[in-house]
Amino acid sequence: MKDPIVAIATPFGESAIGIIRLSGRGVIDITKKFFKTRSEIKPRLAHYGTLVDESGDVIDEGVLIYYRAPKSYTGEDMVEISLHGNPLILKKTLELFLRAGCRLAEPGEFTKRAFLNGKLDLAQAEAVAELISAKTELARRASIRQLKGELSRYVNSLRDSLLELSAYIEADIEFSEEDIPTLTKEQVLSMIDKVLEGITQLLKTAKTGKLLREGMKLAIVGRPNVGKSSLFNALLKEDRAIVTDIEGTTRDYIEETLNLRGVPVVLVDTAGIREAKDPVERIGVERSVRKIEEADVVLFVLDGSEGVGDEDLKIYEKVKDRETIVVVNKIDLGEAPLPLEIFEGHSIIKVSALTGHGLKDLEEEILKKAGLVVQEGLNIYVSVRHEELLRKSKEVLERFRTRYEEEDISPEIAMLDIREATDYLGEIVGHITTEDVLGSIFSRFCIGK
Ligand SMILES: Nc1nc2c(ncn2[C@@H]2O[C@H](COP(=O)(O)OP(=O)(O)O)[C@@H](O)[C@H]2O)c(=O)[nH]1
Ligand SMILES: [Mg+2]
Repeated sequence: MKDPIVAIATPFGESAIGIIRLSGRGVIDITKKFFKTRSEIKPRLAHYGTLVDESGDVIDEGVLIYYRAPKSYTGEDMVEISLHGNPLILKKTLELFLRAGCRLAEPGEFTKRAFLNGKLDLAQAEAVAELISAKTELARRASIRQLKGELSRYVNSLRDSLLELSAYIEADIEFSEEDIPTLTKEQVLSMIDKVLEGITQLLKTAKTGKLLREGMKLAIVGRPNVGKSSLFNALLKEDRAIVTDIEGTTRDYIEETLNLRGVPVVLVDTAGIREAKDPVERIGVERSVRKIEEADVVLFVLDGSEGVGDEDLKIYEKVKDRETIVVVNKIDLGEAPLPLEIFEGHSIIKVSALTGHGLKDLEEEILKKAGLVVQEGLNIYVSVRHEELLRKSKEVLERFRTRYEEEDISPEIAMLDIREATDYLGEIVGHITTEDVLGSIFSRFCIGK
């Protein structure tokens, strides 16, 4: 068992309950020194008791659960103490255990230990962080499925086919003189094709996977007073941004996450882009320009009752090469003639942020740009890391397939290719990992998880 670690597992702030978590060598003995219960502490039972410090001063009362290795989240001895959710109490308790020889857990270290002890595979461990940060119902459902092992089972079945193929080829090498059953060329090709098909199916989910995990960044852009903040509020369905008829009301960008049929959309209301004299507004404009650069899709807003002016065109120049939706707002006030041919290549949606007219069409268009593909049946959405490994595996298999079909390649060479492709799949579930890969995965977790 590894060295004892401790962390506060609940968010900072006042709450009914706050939890301190410990895992590793000797945590139950350390805890017993400070947590006084009437009966002896037994695994998997809730024990009411009093927490005291070194001098016997009472810190709080609470409930303790001891999970004995290997039947715990990390696979090590673990203790969880539920105390009152006061940051002062939790901090004091944390410091007590640090003085008693525990080390502060790194982000994700509990889950990392769970992975290292074989409690979860790597794809499942990744799903833990994703489940916690899921912003929409669809994202939550995808991550709980991954945590339950759906992605791992799928990848493992592909990997198993390759391992089976390897076994045949290996037998071919070792017993080439003897009369043992080997695969025909057609059989090998058909096995490879099945794996390739499986990989291709998974790769198709990558775009949606990225969407669900990272959301889609949408920046609302346009000159002052065209109704950007009004549109922002209308899409969010709440009065978040301040709306006035005074130009330069929005001085800094505002960001909120919107749930668009399961897709988390990070909506950014920007300051109206113009040559601002006010230094505060100028900084706001600069920050807004940066937000526009980060956006996946730009909503370029016009005042449809006024038409298109030079100021609009100047801003359009900056966004026209981006994925842009032209939003003609204020159509409740009537429509001025618009030179729509200028905006060729971009979709144009007419709305009124005031009355809500056209907002459904706008949402449709945003979803279309997002490219959300919800596949029935296959409820797995791979991440960028998985996608990269799947691509590499596919590349090797395709290269192998072509060569194998066209020429006689030696079984030794075939083995190398198949093994490489197998290893890439293995990296997804963590059969093969490096400290670097683990570091980059678990550093994204919160402390205490
Ligand atoms: N009639 C009408 N007025 C609107 C509409 N959208 C915004 N406005 C008004 O236009 C003014 C500027 O709106 P605001 O959202 O602050 O524009 P921003 O500067 O682009 O953020 C406000 O007085 C809004 O009430 C709309 O669709 N119809
Ligand atoms: Mg505004």
